[in-house]
Amino acid sequence: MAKSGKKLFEPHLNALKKFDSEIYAALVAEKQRQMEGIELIPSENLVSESILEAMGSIATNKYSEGYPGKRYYGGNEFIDIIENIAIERAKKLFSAGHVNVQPLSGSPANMAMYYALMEQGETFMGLKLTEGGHLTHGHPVNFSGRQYKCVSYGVDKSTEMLDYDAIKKLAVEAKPKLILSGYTAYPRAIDFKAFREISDFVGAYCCADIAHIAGLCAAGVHENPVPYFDVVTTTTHKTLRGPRSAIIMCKNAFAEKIDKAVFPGLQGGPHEHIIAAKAVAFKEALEPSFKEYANQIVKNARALADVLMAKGLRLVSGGTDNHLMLIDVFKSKGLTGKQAEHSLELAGIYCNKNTIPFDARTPWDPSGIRLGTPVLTTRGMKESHMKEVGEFIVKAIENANDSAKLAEIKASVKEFCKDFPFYK
Ligand code: DSN
Repeated sequence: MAKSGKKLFEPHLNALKKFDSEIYAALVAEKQRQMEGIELIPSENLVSESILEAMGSIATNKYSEGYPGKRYYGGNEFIDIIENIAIERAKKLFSAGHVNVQPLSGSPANMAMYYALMEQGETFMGLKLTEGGHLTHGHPVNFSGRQYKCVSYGVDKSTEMLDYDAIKKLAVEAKPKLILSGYTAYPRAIDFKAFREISDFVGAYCCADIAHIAGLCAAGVHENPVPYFDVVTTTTHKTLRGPRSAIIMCKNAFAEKIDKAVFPGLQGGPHEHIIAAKAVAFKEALEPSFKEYANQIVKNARALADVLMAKGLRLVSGGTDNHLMLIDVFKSKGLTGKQAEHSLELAGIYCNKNTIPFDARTPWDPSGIRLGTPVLTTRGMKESHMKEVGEFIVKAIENANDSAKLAEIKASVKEFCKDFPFYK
């Protein structure tokens, strides 16, 4: 991936600098924060300059409601080329029968999937938010839990991992129309074949939201459910390392339902500048180097997990198989997730507070934090660097109330990050 940020940032931000110095200054400061800190939020990544250029392109000027060849506006000759390329690349990347590249983000993608496959009030199953699921997987405060009846499954209390027999038993009782797998805070490999088997057993649609692990699935580092699941959604900005957006993949049999659900069911004009950027991201992910990248994400996560566990931190489920891990900071160090997130931020290390399975605390101030390695891997870090990253984390947690010490760590983090420049 090209790393000469100069070409992009200078001409691109020059007009902004002259016209809107406040937004310019905030963007420059944000770029500096991204470059000088250790970014461990597992749902974030750094996009290439090619992707940034596509996102900032004149494709944003165009209305193109409809689909390639069938638009409600004229002048879509070149937009059709862009959208068709994005579709073809995504199909190849995930071995998908059909792909809709128009969803604006993960939540609308999930909404369109449900809208295509269920009537209001019908039952589906998803993992509880507090045990690794997502708001759109049936939480009562979200449309998914309000418009449909969600029977949530959980993880096993002793292993903190999915128990497929228990999920099957629940599915037999609940008779869901749809079973959703794929999670936002589950550090272990998902047995997608087991979900297919359970869905077939109870006659449910077999669906997944692979937002977190999409890059790993595309690279063959995690089982890819797309070829044999009914419908699979994913965001494009996490391990897949594309622009902030989403796609829906499905078997050809569901193509019409999914396309109608996205437009005109839910959305208006697609964001073609972002679709262009998604096409670029898929091209990057089809390159052999992306397999190495995805492999390295997982190796780095394992290395970081080992360092943290060796230093006395309890990891939910005892480790990780993917790009993320959940640390029980409350049990390990007597700190709440909120305190840990704040102290780490003061040390230039970014993560997010997160519930852990069977958390006795609240989501606003839970027992855990969630860490992941996609960004550090994009910056070129390897297993050996995870030792240093782990040491910074533990030092910050152990000095959570010492602001001078945290400032000292932040200075060391900044020095450490200089070896891994990305946007110049
Ligand atoms: N908000 C995302 C995450 O951080 O996992 C999920 O959509």
